[in-house]
Amino acid sequence: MKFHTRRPTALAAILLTASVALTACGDDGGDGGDSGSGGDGGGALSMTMLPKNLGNPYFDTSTKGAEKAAEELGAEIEEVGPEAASPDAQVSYINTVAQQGQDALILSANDPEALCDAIDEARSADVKVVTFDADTNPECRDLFVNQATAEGIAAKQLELISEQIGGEGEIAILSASANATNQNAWIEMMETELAENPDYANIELVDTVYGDDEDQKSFDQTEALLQNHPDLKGIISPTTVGIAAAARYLSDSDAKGKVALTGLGTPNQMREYVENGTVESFALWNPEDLGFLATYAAAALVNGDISGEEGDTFEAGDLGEFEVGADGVVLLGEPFTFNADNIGDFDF
Ligand code: RAM
Repeated sequence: MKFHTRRPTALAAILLTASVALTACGDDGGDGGDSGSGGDGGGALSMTMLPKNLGNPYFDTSTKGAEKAAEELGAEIEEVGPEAASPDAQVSYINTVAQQGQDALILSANDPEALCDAIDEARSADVKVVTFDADTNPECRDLFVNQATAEGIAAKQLELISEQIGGEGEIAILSASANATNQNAWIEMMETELAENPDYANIELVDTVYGDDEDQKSFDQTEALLQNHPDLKGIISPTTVGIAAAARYLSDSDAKGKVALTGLGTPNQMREYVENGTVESFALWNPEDLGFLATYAAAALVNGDISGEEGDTFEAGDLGEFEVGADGVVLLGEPFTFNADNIGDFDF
C-alpha cells in the first residue's frame, strides 16, 4: 500500500505506508515513459492521458502513476496536453484520440461542459473516457476518479485557515481557472460552510481571484490581493500552482508570517516555505495514486470487467479493490495534511 487510505486510518499508519511506498517506488530508471512494449496477449491497450496542462508538477506526478499502472497492465499510455489550462486547447487532443481509435482517454477537464461534444465523439468511436482530478458533467464520461470528496477537501482547507488566523478575520481565495470544475466545487462548499458553520462566524471571505494555474499570474494575483485588502489575514489557494506562487510572493514580502497561507500543494513545491516559516500547513492527496487508479479504472472499462454502474468493483494493483459509487464516481481517499513535522517524509 502507498500513501493512500480508503478508510480512516491512524496518522502514524499513513506516514509509515507513505514512506515505505516512496522508497519502494523510487525512480523507474527512465523506462516508464512510453511503456509500450507489448501487452499480455491480445494486443496492448492504448490509452491517452490528458491533464489540464503540461508543466505542472502535480500532473507530472499523476502521469507517473498512470505510467506505472500501464506498465503493470501491459498497456501503452501517452501523455499529451496544452500549455495553458483552457478547455479549447484540450478539444483537439480529444479529437485525435477519437480519430486514432484509442481504447481509453483519461483526462482532467478544464470545463464541465465545453469538452462534452468532443468526448461524445470519442465515446461513439468506442473510446472509454475516465475523468480524474477535475470532472466533466457526469453524463459526458464513463467514470470520474475523485481524489477525495469535495466536502472533505473544502472542510480541511477551512479548518486549516481558521486554525492559522485564530478563527477570525478577512480571508481570500486564489484559485486556478474560473471554470475549473474541481476548484469551483470546493469553493462553493467553502462558501456554504463559512455561511453556515458557527465556528466560522468571524471569518469573512472578501475576494476570490484566479491565477489560471499559471505561476506568474498567480504570483501577481497574490500581490494584488494584499494591496486591495490591507486587513487580509489569510489566503486559501486550492491549487498546487497557486499556493506555490503565493508562498513565493509572501516569503519575500513584509506579509510573511502575518498573512497565513494554506490550501492544496505538493510537498516538494511547498517544502521550502514550510521550512522558512511562510506556511504552517496545507493539504493534498497523492497525485501518483490518483493517476494509477484512473488508469486501472480505464483498463477495467476497456476489458469489460466493469461498465461504470454503481456497485461495480475492480482491482487497482497495490491500491486494492475499489467500488464505483453514485454518478460513476470512484473515490481515492481523504485529503492529508502536511506540516513541518511530516513534510520531510514525502517526495512528490
Ligand atoms: C492544480 C490543478 C489540479 C488540482 C490541484 C490541487 O495542480 O488545478 O486540478 O487538483 O492543483
